[in-house]
Amino acid sequence: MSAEAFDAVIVGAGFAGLYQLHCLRDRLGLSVQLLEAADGVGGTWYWNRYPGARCDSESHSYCYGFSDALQQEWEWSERYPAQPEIMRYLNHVADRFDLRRSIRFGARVTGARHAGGKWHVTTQSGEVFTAQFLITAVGCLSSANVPDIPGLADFAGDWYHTGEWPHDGVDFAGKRVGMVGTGSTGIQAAPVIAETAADLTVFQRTANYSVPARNAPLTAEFQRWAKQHRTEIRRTMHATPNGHPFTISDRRVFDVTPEERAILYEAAWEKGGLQFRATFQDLLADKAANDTAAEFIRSKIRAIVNDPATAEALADIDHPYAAKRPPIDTNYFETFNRANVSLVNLRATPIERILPEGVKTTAATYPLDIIVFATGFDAMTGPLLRMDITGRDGLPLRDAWRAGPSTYLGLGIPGFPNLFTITGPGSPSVLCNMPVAIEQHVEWITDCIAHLRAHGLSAIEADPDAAVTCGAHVNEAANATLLPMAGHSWYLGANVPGKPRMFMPYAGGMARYRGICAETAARVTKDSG
Ligand code: NA7
Repeated sequence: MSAEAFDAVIVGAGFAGLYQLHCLRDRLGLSVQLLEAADGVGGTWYWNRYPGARCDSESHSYCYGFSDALQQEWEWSERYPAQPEIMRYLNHVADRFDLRRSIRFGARVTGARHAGGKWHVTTQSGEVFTAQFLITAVGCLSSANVPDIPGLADFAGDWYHTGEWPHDGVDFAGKRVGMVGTGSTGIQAAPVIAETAADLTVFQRTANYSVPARNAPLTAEFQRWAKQHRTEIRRTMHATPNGHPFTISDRRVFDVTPEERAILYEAAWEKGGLQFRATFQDLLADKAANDTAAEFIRSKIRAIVNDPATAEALADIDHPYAAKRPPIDTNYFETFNRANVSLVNLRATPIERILPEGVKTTAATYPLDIIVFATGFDAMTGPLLRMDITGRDGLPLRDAWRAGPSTYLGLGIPGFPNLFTITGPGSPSVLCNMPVAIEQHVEWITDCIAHLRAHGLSAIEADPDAAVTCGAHVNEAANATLLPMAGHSWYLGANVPGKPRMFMPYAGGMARYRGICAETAARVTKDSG
């Protein structure tokens, strides 16, 4: 089959791919082909259609900032956007910027090989596209992790992973449902599933903190305010470590009395959302400080959940607050007060196997009609490795990353010329409000490609020594926080058996990272300009 030739191929039509396409095609005038496995735009939101799917970033910050007109015309309806609303937004963006004509849907990339100074990108159906530049916009959480539990193939009912949810939905009415996993996804899904299922059994391996989201419709007054103040809001988002529209307090936990602390935590709990973390500046740096937040949340769990044994199992949390991605919820702990909901503590009674009729733990068999796996993703590296990328001199990415991902700034990989990885491992990505991290990467890549073309340079490639230094800095940044203390988190790759343990996202903060990238660009420009 003959290959179609482009200046650039982009993989993935989520937030990252759509904006990258707009920048390269409409700003730089490149010929660009975007390849997308799904039948529509949306990326992670295309696949994650599970009950209760909603973003944890506030809607006025979970959107593009590059177009004033887009920001002015789009109206978010709730404090946190639900999956269907995000899909409407991204479809609107695709139409507004006439992006669809450069997107090939239903085109899953199965291979990308660098040879003869070009990338040769192959799709599942055997089509081949060549390009000077290859940009992966495949997301960090897009490779579903279905646990390898013995007997799953024999289950007589239906089972689903939340990250690959059927597009026509799942009817839980009258069904006995089991849900495995209590991360952000399970915590969102359980209350909604419980509303229609005959009964819901939640299988919990690691108990988790959660803070109320306090989701609500946005008032016309707030919508007006957010539009009028979009410049200041974005300035705040760019100045904070995590890209959210709120600042982290400069107060430390032990600067205040226990009584003052209780009042501050109570106010943060009432306000709800991810900014609970921002109540004090040292919550993620000092274990004793963190313990006070952890204990506050545990006391809330015990107060909300009526059955003492269930409350104890839910509050028996083994890691610091926010060392794993902190969920926010709508009635998660309250759901365990429903007569049709029960909790199985897998730490006390692990799953032995799945039987045709349900889940068997070491203590009992739970008859089920449906199993929902809210078991997360092969995060960050999974979506890249499953594409079978081969770099210079036939080097497979799988071999280059055998001991864990090695990148320069999460943007480039030694041995892989002209490959750019949007929100790749080593960049803030999942530790940041994603659209902020994405826009910064897309703009950096666009400027870089513009520079190469303006100066007649054919290729750019990460320097191996720089990648080693960068990896050491990623480690150092993580070790300055409590994040590595959650030994089982997907930040470390610990949720996927056999995956190398390495802290993958950059924990030094988005604002600092933005500065490092700008310095790198200035150096490259000076050296090559
Ligand atoms: P997460 O945060 O990885 O959570 C997955 C959950 O599934 C977590 O509670 C896991 O327990 C549990 N899990 C995984 N494998 C198993 C097996 N084999 N048995 C029992 N329980 C298991 O994924 P989410 O989808 O909730 O969230 C991902 C991100 O999406 C989130 O952080 C936001 O950024 C958006 P464990 O903790 O590993 O013991």
